[in-house]
Amino acid sequence: MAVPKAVGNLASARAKVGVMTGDPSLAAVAIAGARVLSDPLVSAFVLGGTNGVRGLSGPRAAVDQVALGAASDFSTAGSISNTTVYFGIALAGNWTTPQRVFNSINVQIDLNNNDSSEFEVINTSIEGVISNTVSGRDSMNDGFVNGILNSETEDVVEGGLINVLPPDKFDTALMANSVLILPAPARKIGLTETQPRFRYRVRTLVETVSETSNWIPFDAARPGIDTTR
Ligand SMILES: [Ca+2]
Ligand SMILES: [Ca+2]
Repeated sequence: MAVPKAVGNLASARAKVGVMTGDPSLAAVAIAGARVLSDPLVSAFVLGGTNGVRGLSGPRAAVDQVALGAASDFSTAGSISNTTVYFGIALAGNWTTPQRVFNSINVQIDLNNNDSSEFEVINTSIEGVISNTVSGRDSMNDGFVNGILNSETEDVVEGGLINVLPPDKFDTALMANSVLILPAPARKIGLTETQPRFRYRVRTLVETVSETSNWIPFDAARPGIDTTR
């Protein structure tokens, strides 16, 4: 799954890319389409699943999941304690702003296969993390970070910048977009050197409409592809 910036009409030129046998193997993914900006940003994820388009209109279309994926930088990090897991989420419609009070995006982490989450990686803002009230209208500010919510204690810690890259260096087009990346340090979602595997599912909520994906398995120590080198 490739997630280009929305300003433009770029897409992967091929649905499949061949790689040499052996581990590791490098693969080049050709990008085709009209390039509006001089510095389009693209990342690739291990496709976890695709999800039908429901044809919702207006802001509700931003609840409609289309493609979900995950990635890990384990091969460069060297250990799970230094690894970051990245979740890529593509929705059918644009949000105006990815503020949680308008668009709630939650990656639920299940560490023990019991169909309930131990942690959730959620979109919020830095004020939400500081005040520990991630969903309140009063906790919104323009420091767009994701929070990592402990499902048991409901405490939240910062997980990193939404879309990873600092906005003073890169324009990741946070507003009026339908794709985003939520990073999460592996150790903050309960992963260890002996347990790098987990399941995740994505729950989106806009107004009164929600959508929940199937559970998707992922191994942070063996992600399949690595786009961080
Ligand atoms: Ca959908
Ligand atoms: Ca669980």
